[in-house]
Amino acid sequence: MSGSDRFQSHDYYLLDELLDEEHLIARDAVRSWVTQEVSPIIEDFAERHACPTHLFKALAEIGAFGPSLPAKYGGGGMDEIAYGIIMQELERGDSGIRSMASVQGSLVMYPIYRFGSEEQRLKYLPKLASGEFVGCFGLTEPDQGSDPGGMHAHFREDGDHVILNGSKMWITNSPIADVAVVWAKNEEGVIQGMILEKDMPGFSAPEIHGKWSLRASITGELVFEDVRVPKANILPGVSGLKGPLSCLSKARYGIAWGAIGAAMDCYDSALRYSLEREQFGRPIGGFQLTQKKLAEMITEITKAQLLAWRLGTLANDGKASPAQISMAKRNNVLMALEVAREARQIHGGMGITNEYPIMRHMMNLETVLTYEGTHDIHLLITGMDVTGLNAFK
Ligand code: TGC
Ligand code: FAD
Repeated sequence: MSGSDRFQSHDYYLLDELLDEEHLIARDAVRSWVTQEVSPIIEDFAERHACPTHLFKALAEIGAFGPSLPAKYGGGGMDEIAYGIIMQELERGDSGIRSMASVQGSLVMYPIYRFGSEEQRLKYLPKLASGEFVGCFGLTEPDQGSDPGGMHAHFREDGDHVILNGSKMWITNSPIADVAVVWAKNEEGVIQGMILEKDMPGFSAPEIHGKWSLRASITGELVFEDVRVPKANILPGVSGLKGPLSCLSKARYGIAWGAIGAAMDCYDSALRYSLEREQFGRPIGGFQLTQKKLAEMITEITKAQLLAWRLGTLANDGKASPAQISMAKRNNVLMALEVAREARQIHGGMGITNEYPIMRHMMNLETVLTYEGTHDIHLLITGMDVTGLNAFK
């Protein structure tokens, strides 16, 4: 932001007492990294619609890529709460920065770790973990967004290679990616994952321009024109839609935590502004209508924190269901968007400027509400879980 980052955390229900030493150390390290490295530059990058690619290596150094993946494969070897709280701190800086970490750790390293061969793990994970390689995840297509099971990308066998055709749309980091985890159908129509490298002939990744949201994150397409991919690059450990959806569960979990960070930043800014800004001879924080906004904001943030924390304990025990993750992603992202909108009102006209982080967070959260499953898709997942009736089919 143009002004200095004066963020102060607000822990209304003393949730820090639920965290252990490792969580607090990770949280504080990422928080101060964001204050020093992200806050001073992020408004400028967002305004220029440019991605701060120089942060990739630094994100690797602070352990933002795969915090809960095993250390043997370049992950942080920490638990799911540590992973969540790191995402919270990154998104306090910017949703696009958290996206960098989500995609690299949960959508690229995780499938290679979980579904890859040992050879694939050893070849790709150290370079991804160190930030030497940037990865991207290709599931969405121009005509298949919420319904990825109907994807058109397909491949056929050709000796020890497969020939891949089709395209992917809205792919975070694709124009700068060294490797892409791509999901496509085989000749039997079964979805499989494979690892593409940027130099493979017939493979291109044009950038998508003109986004008013997530402007400090780079987004593109993936285009496959008879790309010859070695069979050795196919992920052997999974087939079917549950492969990519399992990765999404991991990333959606991180977003459930991440969105809280954006909300905390907006609330903190609004609280401070309400105490400093005077109208009618007194701080606007003294007016009941401002207090209603602030009280509701901190109430909703606290509820979201409790939801994320409990989800984290379930995830640590291997018990967090996809539907529970959907509920938290859906609730916490809308909560953050509504907090951003209220914070914008409290800042009055100043709320639309880059002196404050509010509009940037608000615009970012419009994407977060849509990617990794839209708000309504997550509602239908909850609906299916509680009724046993599938509204998709
Ligand atoms: P359905 O028949 O329900 O399921 C197919 C198979 O998948 C299993 N499954 C899951 N497994 C793990 N985790 C989950 N979350 C799972 N959800 C379902 C399911 O049990 C089944 O397994 P099996 O063994 O019986 O085959 O599939 P469907 O075709 O009816 O679709 C269901 C639906 C609509 C919920 C799903 O397709 C969906 O979630 N759609 C939303 C698509 C989406 O989220 N796309 C995100 C793209 S990636 C992205 O946005 C990255 S943003 C990156 C950044 O942060 O910058
Ligand atoms: P659609 O699926 O066309 O949905 C349009 C509307 O219809 C939505 O409101 C939706 O809720 C509604 N709708 C659809 N089906 C139903 C239904 N059954 N019932 C009720 N309503 C329904 N994808 C990747 O694979 N990798 C990435 O890295 C990635 N990064 C992204 C980055 C950005 C900036 C953005 C914007 C998107 C990204 N995505 C990525 C894609 C994202 O996951 C999709 O945009 C999202 O899943 C929705 O798909 P869609 O945009 O095609 O919308």
